[in-house]
Amino acid sequence: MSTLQQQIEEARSTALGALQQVQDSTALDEWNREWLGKKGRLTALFRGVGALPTEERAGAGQAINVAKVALETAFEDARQGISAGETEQRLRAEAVDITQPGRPTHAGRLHIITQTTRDVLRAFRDMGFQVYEGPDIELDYYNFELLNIPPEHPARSMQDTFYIDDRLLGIRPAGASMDDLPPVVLRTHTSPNQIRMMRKIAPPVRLIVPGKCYRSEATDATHEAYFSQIEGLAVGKHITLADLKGTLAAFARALFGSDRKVRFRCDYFPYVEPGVDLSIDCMICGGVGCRSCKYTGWLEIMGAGMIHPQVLINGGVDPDEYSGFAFGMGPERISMLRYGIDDIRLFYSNDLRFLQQF
Ligand code: FA5
Repeated sequence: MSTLQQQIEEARSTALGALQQVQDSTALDEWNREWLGKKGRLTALFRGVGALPTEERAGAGQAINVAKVALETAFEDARQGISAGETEQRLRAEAVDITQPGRPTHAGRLHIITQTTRDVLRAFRDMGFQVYEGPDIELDYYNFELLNIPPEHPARSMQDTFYIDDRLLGIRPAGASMDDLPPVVLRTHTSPNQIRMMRKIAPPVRLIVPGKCYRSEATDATHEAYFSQIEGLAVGKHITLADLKGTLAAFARALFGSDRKVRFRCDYFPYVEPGVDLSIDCMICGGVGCRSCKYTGWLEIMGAGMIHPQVLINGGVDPDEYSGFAFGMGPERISMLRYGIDDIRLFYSNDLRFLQQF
């Protein structure tokens, strides 16, 4: 046997021995390159064939080929074995234990103020009111002037206002001074919708208008700078204060239960005459007096009144022919009453432990 043939035999058994140590596909590729690759050790042996005496060449070439086929076959077997093992390992790692309990999903929910607002809207819808909306960014003209609150009117100090620099809105012509355009505000109440709606829809109307309001005031247990209101408006022929009282008492009992005590007292708002406020007996303390009702036993839930004739005129409605009532309430205060919450600031502090209770 020539030295080359001995080398071939050795190479073959070394290679097969090494292949048995191979455990994964990376090592297998490495082995393949080392033995069967273009620069591999078996290929190197082929080169030695040329140096042999002619009569030995054919035999040596054949022997290398036999060895090559043997290594290729062994390689193929190893490849299949390793790949099956790796697939099995991967599948095992990916396996899902279907007997495990599912992960809980956190379903979203309506914010408590949204829930209360919808309950209020439903109560009025049941009495034939239609729902509309108006803008949060409002002209001073609608928020105050058309509601009988001219500049310098003392009633302006009833509500501390966030004014908007209307240069930010991009509506002021270049070079115009602050006096050239009416000021723009974040609405302090939903009452500008009285005017907007009267101008838009001819009477008879029964409308309910929810929305956010903004007041530049210090917050406390019953006051927020950002809160909600729901405005109501009924305009038609022969509407009287009795209609206002009947409608609002029916609403209060629909929302809070038929045994609710309701109190109307005179109040002043420049856009109604007469004006009233409506209170309900405090459910938190049972009327004894607590922080929420400021120790009065009553919690005021809305302002209301018969629409002032000048406001009807401003809305394009003839006061000789029509009359109407309007009211405005706060869903935060109503929610406090319904759920016995003693601090309004909880609604928007976004503590999930609080919000998830509703
Ligand atoms: C008004 O805003 C009148 N526009 C209501 C009205 C409408 C009167 C139509 C007559 C006719 P008042 O400022 O009282 O009134 O606010 C009405 C309700 O909004 C209050 O009862 C309260 O529930 C809510 N509210 C007012 N200010 C705040 C505040 N800072 N934080 C939370 N709720 C508030």
